[in-house]
Amino acid sequence: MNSSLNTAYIGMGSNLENPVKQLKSAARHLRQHHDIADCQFSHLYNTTPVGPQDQPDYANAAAKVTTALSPIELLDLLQSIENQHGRERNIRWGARTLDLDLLLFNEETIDHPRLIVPHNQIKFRNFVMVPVLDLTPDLHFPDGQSFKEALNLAPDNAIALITDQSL
Ligand code: A4P
Ligand code: MG
Repeated sequence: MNSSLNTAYIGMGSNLENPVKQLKSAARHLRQHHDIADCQFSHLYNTTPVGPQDQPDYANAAAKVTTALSPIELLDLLQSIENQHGRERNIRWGARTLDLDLLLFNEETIDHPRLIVPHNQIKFRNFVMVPVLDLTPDLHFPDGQSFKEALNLAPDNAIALITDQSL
């Protein structure tokens, strides 16, 4: 842990065992965690799966957190929250109860055996960028590209706002 506060964006996804409930529970874990100083959440979205198509639709959202944790410590926290939600790792891009990806950490570029930041799929995924833009409409990647521009170039995967629930 270092003493200065960092800003991180987290992608949240679920498509098993009541996905919206899974994301609400994950949001509660983040809000209550003593190492998370502040957190804000995007709207919730219903999205069709990217990757194997024989899996249910996803609920997706994003979080912006302020933390003194290092990137690896934050990844450890996200994986422990995933594990507490019965996450099993078997099929790449397959169905999951909870997926928490570390999208951005300050403006850092990280290439570590356990952690690539920015997450290497962000620019291909509107279900990641649309919620992040709820939180910070003028956000840029460390390479200088704006999220809005990257979203315009991304594949057009079906995404619908969930209007009657929030995190
Ligand atoms: N890892 C490296 N960088 C990161 C990072 N920035 N954040 C490592 C999180 N983890 C990172 O991840 C595998 C390993 O990646 C971790 O052990 C970590 O050390 P995982 O979560 O165990 O495996 P995974 O999720 O099956 O693989 P992957 O590639 O992370 O899948 P994605 O990219 O998360 O895709 N369709 C819709 N509509 N909505 C979705 O949310 N999600 C996926 C999963 C596929 N299709 C989807 C959705
Ligand atoms: Mg993941």
